[in-house]
Amino acid sequence: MTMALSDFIDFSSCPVWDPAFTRQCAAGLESDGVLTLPGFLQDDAIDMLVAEAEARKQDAYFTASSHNVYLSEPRPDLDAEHIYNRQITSSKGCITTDQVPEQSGLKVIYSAPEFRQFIATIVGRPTLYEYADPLSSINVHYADEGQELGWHFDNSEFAITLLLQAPHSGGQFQYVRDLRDATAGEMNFTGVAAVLDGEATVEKLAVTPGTLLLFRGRNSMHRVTPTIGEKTRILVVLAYNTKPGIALSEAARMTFFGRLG
Ligand SMILES: O=C(O)CCC(=O)C(=O)O
Ligand SMILES: [Fe+2]
Repeated sequence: MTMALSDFIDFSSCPVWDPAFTRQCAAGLESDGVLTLPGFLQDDAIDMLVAEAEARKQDAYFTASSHNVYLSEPRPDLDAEHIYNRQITSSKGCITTDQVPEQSGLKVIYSAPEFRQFIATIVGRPTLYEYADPLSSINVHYADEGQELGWHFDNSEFAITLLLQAPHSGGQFQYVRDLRDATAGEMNFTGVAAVLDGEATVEKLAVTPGTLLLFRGRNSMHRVTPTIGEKTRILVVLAYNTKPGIALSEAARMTFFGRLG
């Protein structure tokens, strides 16, 4: 049986085909730097997607890595203590697009023209494209007890996440809006240091399963706090490009997935 978008998305709270709703979402992203749509997924769709994700967890690539907040190589011309070179740890597991079942609701949602146009309009782009490599478009992230995602800026302009399962405690998404200006090459070392040293105010989001979150992570530094308790945090990242034919860099694929294809 082929499933449709209406089998997964709750159109009564999120009518993605409605121009007025889409405009309201775009205005929300503009004013808050992040758009949260609680109840985006139907309850039975969440159950189905959690079961699917749990079945594939054994194939996930788990890593603990150390990185700076810019997700770039250390600069030898700066001290090891410099904020640019400050190392942060992240640990989580993930499965890739090719490991998501073909009939999965995640692929239905990701590929649906209505959904893609909804997101494109919100982020102010005419069209969006999938990644050219077979790994990077849809990822399911697993964070077991103690695993976390450290402070970082994304390489991509924006990201879409769907929380499938929240841990008993922890696993909280935190961010500081517009902390740097990547286009202008402004890194804001002082502002970044204040956040890492716990001296800045950070926004904290309480996200429930089934929520869609859209945020501009290139300039807004963010993290996910460690999972507390034995229930795994399960989260989907839907990634699009603003140009066709773009693959995630080989270095990034090796870091995140442990393979190229
Ligand atoms: O797990 C999350 O909520 C955020 C994921 C994230 O920031 C990333 O994959 O870059
Ligand atoms: Fe991120």
